[in-house]
Amino acid sequence: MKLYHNPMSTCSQKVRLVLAEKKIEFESVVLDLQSGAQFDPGYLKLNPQAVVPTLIHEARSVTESTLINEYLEDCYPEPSLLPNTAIERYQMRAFCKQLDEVLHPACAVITYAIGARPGLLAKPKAEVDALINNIPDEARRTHRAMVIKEGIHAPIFTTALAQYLQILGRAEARLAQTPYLAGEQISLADYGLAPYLLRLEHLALDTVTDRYPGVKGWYHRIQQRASYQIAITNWLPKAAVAGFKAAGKAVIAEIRFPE
Ligand SMILES: N[C@@H](CCC(=O)N[C@@H](CS)C(=O)NCC(=O)O)C(=O)O
Repeated sequence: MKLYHNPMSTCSQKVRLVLAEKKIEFESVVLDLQSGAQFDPGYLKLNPQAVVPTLIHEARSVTESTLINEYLEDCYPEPSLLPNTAIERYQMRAFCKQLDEVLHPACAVITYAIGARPGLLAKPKAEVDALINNIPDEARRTHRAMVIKEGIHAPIFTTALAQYLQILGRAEARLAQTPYLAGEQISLADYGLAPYLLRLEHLALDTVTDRYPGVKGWYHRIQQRASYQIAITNWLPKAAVAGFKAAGKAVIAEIRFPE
């Protein structure tokens, strides 16, 4: 089992959480995303989308964090991270779909508009242009260019922030019904969402979570688990976290949060 990943990447974090819960050992290959390691031709053969994570298992490449976690669940069913009933499993997958389709792209916009931008602006323009132009997905490429140029003033930033909060609102509604996102038991949906709470903290935007007390309490419970220490805390690079937080504090007064 080999994992190509990055310590700060939300999608890598959610896979590392599941690996830790299932106590699966893996060989770690960390890719430096700010220097473009994801565009290396050898890596592109494993993951043509040029993103992390990628899991290599039995000489095959498994990509897409939600699908990787389902794959791990299939290969290592104990302890089970699937809910017990068909309807709850549907709810888990429906929630993960929103994470992939809405929250993750919104998170990328917000992260690059705030946290990654100062470091990128310090690089030579040609290097940054190459990092943008190499992105295979057109929407992601366009959004990346917009937020590196305009930061939190890019119109896409406002949309992304609203989408981020909308998903937290949906999580809050679910957690008013059940202790975890898809029922009584913790599941892949919970491991999928947790890294996005951490990202808000890293960008010094976490006061916004005061609006979602159920989500805050749920996140606190996830942070208490041994897997969180192993999969998240132990990996975090102090300098990168400090850089993100400083960047967040520098712009927070200018951010207009949706009502
Ligand atoms: N849908 C993919 C998204 C993966 C993704 O966007 N990964 C980010 C880090 S969280 C990445 O590799 N970004 C590099 C880039 O955008 O250049 C998944 O769930 O695995």
